[in-house]
Amino acid sequence: MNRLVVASNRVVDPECGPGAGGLVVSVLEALRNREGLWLGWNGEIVASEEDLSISRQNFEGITLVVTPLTEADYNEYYLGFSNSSLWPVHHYRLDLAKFTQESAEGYRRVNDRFADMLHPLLKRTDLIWAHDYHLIPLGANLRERGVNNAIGFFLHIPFPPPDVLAAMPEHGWLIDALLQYDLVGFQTSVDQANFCRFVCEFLGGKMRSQDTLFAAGKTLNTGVFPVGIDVDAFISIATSPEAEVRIERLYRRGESRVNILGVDRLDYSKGLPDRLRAFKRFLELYPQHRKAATLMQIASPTREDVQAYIDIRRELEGLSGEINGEFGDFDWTPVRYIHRLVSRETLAALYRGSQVGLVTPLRDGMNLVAKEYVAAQDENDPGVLVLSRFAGAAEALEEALIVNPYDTDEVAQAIQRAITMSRDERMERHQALISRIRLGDAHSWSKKFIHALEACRCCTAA
Ligand code: ADQ
Repeated sequence: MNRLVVASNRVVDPECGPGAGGLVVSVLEALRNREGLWLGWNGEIVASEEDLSISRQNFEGITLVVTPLTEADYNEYYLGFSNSSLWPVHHYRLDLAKFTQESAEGYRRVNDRFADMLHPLLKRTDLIWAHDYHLIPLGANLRERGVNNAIGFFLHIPFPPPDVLAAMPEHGWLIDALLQYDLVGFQTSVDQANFCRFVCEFLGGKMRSQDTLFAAGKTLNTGVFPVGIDVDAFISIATSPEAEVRIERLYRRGESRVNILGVDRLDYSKGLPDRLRAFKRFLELYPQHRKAATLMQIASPTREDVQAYIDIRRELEGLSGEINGEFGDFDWTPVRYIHRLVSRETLAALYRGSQVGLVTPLRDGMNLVAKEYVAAQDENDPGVLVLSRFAGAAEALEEALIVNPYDTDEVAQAIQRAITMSRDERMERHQALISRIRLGDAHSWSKKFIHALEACRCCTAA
């Protein structure tokens, strides 16, 4: 079996372990099976390039190779090009995207450095798997260094329509870089189609089959690999005796009889202000639920040095204050807004204790919260998932109540429908949803990608 080499912006934290997060668990499992190597940033920042070092660490049989970033790298590669240019463009938000020459150079510099670090560690037969928008050029950088191994890339975030991408100043070389991979994987068929359309319409590429493109003199394989969660691990956290105690503590002693839950990184792509407005509309349309229904919104801090994230936080705090001011009473707080990271155990209890899981991003690659919410439910009395049609998860999770997150009336009506749904219908929907998330869990995700990557080279050799 060939060794697997993974490169991603961050690697698993050896101090905290994998947790139950889908991505880390599945990547870790695939690496363990192949005595793998994982390269990335260790989360530390140093003053200048002279302070950079590479360290190796063994974690559960796999080798972690990590490096810090310099302050300039952090500002230009991470906050700059990755999170202020690529992230907004890929989430269809050209209005929030910022482009500077320095950030593009910082992005190229860090990707070059990662390739320099990785190149001497590679064996001829290694399978190489690069992850996400931070590392788009890594494969091309390795090719420039003479690496002829099978190299795959998986994009965790959406791929925008051709005209949106074309507005981004640096898009040309990024697409050329993607063409250097053997396999490029996407979360949904919409993302895959957007990419293929770009290559065909702007670069004269030709589709050879549904998943195969011919462009720039070479064949590129693409595929749809929806990310999943470790379903059994999540169920076991949600059904443990400790979870029962937690639910009691978090909810039952509370004032609310209907718990509606949102869990997200505090990111503008997650549609939090629209969600709060929809909840407000729900209280206006269905006054019978006043004093009974509470929206608990857990929003973990993220990228707090980027202005757009400072703005969204302010907007959200303003909105929740406004709703509480208008509707709240001495014995009822309509919106409970919690701005912090919470443990997997608490999350699982929150999911299980809520009647409605409100997952309404404006655009999302997949959205693992939707799958975690389903996994955590009591199968005999499950809650209802209200899911944005613009989350990648909606492509498979048909039995959720699918909504347009921009339409506050529609979301308000879906909340009402969820709350009043019969137990039989809830159980039926839940059964279908849990089968779907089992079918596409974290383990099958990494297995399918790696098999497809291996197959690329088998076909070429034949
Ligand atoms: P994210 O944008 O981070 O991931 P998501 O898929 O929802 O979004 O994953 C978030 C993870 O963080 C979940 O496991 C969730 O439980 C956890 N989380 C969120 N808020 C938390 C909080 N307050 N405390 C603790 N944990 C919290 C990116 C893409 C997604 C894609 C994933 C995986 O943007 O579209 O689904 O990668 O590919």
